[in-house]
Amino acid sequence: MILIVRHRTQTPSLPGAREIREILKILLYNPDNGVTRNFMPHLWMFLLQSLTPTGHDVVLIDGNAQPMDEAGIARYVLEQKIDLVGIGAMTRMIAKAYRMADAVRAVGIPVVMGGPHVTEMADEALGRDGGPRHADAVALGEADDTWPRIVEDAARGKLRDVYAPVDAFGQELKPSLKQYPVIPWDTIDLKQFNLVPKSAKHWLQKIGEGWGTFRIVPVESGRGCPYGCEFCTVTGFFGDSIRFRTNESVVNELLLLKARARKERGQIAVFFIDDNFAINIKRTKSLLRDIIAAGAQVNWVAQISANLLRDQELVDLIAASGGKWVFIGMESIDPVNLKDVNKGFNKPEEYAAVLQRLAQRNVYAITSFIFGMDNDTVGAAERTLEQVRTWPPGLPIFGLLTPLPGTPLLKRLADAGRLTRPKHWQEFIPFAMAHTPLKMSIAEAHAEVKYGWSHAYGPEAIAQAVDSLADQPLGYRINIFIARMCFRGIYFPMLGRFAWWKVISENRQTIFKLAKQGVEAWWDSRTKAEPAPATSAGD
Ligand code: B12
Ligand code: SF4
Repeated sequence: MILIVRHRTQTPSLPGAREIREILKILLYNPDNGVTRNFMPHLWMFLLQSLTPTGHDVVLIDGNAQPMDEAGIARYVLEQKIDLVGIGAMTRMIAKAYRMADAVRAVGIPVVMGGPHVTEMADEALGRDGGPRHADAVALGEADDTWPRIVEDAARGKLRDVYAPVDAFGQELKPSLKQYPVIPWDTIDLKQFNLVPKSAKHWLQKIGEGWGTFRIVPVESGRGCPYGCEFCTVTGFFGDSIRFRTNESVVNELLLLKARARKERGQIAVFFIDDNFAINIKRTKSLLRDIIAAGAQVNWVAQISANLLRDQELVDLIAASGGKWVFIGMESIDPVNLKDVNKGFNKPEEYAAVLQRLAQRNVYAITSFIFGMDNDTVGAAERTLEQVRTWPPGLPIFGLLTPLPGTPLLKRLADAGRLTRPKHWQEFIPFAMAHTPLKMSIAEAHAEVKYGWSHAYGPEAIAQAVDSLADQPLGYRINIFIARMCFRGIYFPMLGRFAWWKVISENRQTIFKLAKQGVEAWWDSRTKAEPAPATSAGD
């Protein structure tokens, strides 16, 4: 094993310690999802970077923004003299994560893995289940408190296999979030996360307040969700005790982001990644009021369950504080399905009213649906789309019921012998079932998802969504058009230039229409701004 020793220093975090440690150069890496470029970086990297004991050097690579293969990462870690690699991944990226970890370990550099998948499948990552070992160490659960320890152990060359967030008595410890670190958004290198193409940056900087950069940044205001939906890992992972950052800490983070965008003549939007941003309505309202009072409004997106959006005042505050899109896990329009997956608190009969309430305040919804549930039959996608077409325009997304490690769903299906690919993540296939639904075949479930995406994101559906906002300012129509183009990429691979040209060509009529309206609006604003010609007294 190659050990790269560079600098040596006293350990500052251990008062009085005489131990010698290395100063590490650490790479935090998140694998690409293999389908599309992510619109947003992953928060864990920035958080762990901020929690790294001082003195160490941390670099971040998000594979979605900087694609890399196994040979590429091996070369990179050697060239950059990286001493420790931290890899985080969801289940769907875990096979790639393991391959990248193997490549790093093969050149003698230790790998620590963390995140929701390895928390549930630590033995798999450590090669204790009969398979190959991929990680030198695994961080279980929330690593806010264990990460500094991991780094110090690695610096002393004494990495342990497993790091669990527990107290001296073995009781699980959850970070309270009251002492949340300041993520230095004003200085972090965010070049890889700019969504504005390099070629357009220069002239876009000059438009209005500036569009030279556009970034969607993840911010968390709290963790935990008590609802325990059967397919979801969140209640198991973050627990049912909900913890919040202070309003002040969130507001300061928004102000920092806003200042950065202003400085570089760009735009910033925030994704509040809390699983249920309004889980405690009173606290959410107080946060939104503080955001407004501090002038910290940025355009934001958040996940909020439909039942919490009954509150008019909350919806008013969402709009006033910069909320533009709300992600709603509708899952199904069938109450039987919802009850089956322990999500009976979703009431399909109120979906339309919830969406209208949002749209009246110019807030639109990303509505997420799952097919392949036990009460689904052929035609589920069209039945869902029939409803969607009657709602204000939004961004419907469609997935398949997937038994993820650590979920009650996985256990139920395994106990019933219904899993067809028990370790589906080891050979990840996008949009593929791992069990047979009760009332249709796997192939039929796949066809439902395809139908949903093709019909919600075909040129006609996109044109209809744009036209339905005809009474709104042009910006809203452009916004929904661009958002639909991007969301289309969740299902239809959009990685190459050719894929983009094809979709632009398919939607050329809508593009021409929007361009024409843009020119007309520009011309109107110019002619209205010009002073009326002077008339002679005799006229
Ligand atoms: C934001 C988000 C997304 C974003 C993308 C991710 C991004 N760019 O941030 C979007 C909206 C695109 C998304 C999509 C999906 N998501 Co998502 N997403 C989340 C969400 C809400 C927040 C993630 C986050 O930042 N959390 C906060 C950070 C601080 O927590 P964390 O990432 O877990 O990190 C902590 C620890 O895990 C650990 N850690 C993490 N990585 C590492 C690495 C090392 C080295 C170490 C030491 C520690 C460590 O330390 C961190 C601090 O404590 C989570 C739920 C949640 N609350 O986490 C779901 C979640 C991650 N998503 C999930 C899923 C299933 C999906 C989808 C597959 C859904 C679907 N059916 O389409 C898609 C696929 C994405 C894709 N194509 O790439 C699951 C993953 C479960 C699993 N076992 O993989 C989660 C947990 C939600 C759930 N319902 O169960 N998602
Ligand atoms: S409401 Fe959302 S985050 Fe909470 S358990 Fe259900 S799916 Fe998971």
